[in-house]
Amino acid sequence: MNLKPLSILTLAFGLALSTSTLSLSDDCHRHGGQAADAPAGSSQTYTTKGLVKEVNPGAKKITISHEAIPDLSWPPMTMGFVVESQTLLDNLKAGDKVRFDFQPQGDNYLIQDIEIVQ
Ligand SMILES: [Cu+2]
Repeated sequence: MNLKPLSILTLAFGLALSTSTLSLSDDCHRHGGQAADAPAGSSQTYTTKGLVKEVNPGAKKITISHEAIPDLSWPPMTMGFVVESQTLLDNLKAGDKVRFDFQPQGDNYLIQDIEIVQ
């Protein structure tokens, strides 16, 4: 290797830059920004499938490792959702495969319906 100091610096900077860009793009909370870009009053419902990771009925929350959702430009990822009604979580546990409908709502993603699939 015969790199001049400047080239090495440039290379290191470029690497740092691409690494930070990558870590931003797979941060679930970036979803919030995308929802805010949606037209005001839009209340589209999305349907997807995933694997339940954690259920928290008291907080009306569930963590799901979901499939890619092309309509939202979301890659597959694990993230938290809230549920409209605690009873939706009654028969769910970590490890269940589910199909669910949700709507972006404020800073949250609200599940309206969820069912276990095989
Ligand atoms: Cu996600």
